[in-house]
Amino acid sequence: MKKIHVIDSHTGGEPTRIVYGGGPDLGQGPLADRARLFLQHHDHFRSAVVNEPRGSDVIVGALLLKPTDPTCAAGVIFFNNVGTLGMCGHGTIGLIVTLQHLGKIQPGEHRIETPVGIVTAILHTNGEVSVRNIASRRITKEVRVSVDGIGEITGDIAWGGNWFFLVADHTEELARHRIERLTEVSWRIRKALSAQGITGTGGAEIDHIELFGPPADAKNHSRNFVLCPGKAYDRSPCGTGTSAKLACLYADGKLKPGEIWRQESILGSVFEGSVSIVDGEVIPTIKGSAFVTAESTLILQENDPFQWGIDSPLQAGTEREA
Ligand code: PYC
Repeated sequence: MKKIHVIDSHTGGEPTRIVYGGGPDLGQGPLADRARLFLQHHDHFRSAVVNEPRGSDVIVGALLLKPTDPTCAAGVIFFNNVGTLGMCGHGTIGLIVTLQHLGKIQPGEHRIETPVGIVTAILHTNGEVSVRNIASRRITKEVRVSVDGIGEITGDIAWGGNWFFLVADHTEELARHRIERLTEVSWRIRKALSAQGITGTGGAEIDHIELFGPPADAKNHSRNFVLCPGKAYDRSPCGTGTSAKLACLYADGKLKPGEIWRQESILGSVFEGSVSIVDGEVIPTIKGSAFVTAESTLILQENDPFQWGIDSPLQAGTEREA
């Protein structure tokens, strides 16, 4: 029997499951190398932690690791129902609150090593967390894509720690009762990007689709709907997606360094974002709150046919829709 120790939290409604014990040995190499090893050799572990029957499509997992850089409080590899993530904003907020819950950190500034670079998080005394993300950028403005059953739409391609296609040019109302429809529209956009060879830098797949519309609360600047790589929607405003948005706003001259942008999620939860410019690069900061929801031990029994999750690569016949 295998035991995995986890702490669950949510950030603006989006869950994070931090694995702090019982994870695979990935060595002491750079986080990007360890993330590759994790994907190549331990994908069944990923599936066991986040997929059904212990999890669900919406859970983002985070493997807590020893950092290579001793100035960092922790290293982390984020993962979801279908693979690993470069960075995760809501997950980093959840991680910081979890580290405090475990008694490992106090309010103040903490550096966290991720596969795509080091991010800095401030745990404020009121429990809020500000995450200073890696440099974010828009690589292409107003890309036209022809979407099956929808027609031609235009969006921007931007990096915020993951690749995003940001679409304001649509006719969809961003309301919670329309989540099924928004999921369908976003999935079609993602398939169209892939079919038409529209990618991020170096041919990277654009696996996050972000729709924008007016906020429900006039205190906020915008509402979004974010579809994640495994077809689950982000309940939070998405930290990396908000970073991508901030990079676009800055590039368009619509946001000055230090100005606050309040990004509302499809549930109405909010991240406060701003940018600073360092050596000509856009560095976004995202502020939000997370709450611990459970401390548990996951149990994997050898005779359980679904011990590695119903979508495990070790479980025959569970291939997902491509
Ligand atoms: O907050 O960056 C984020 C994120 C990515 C995927 C889900 N949440």
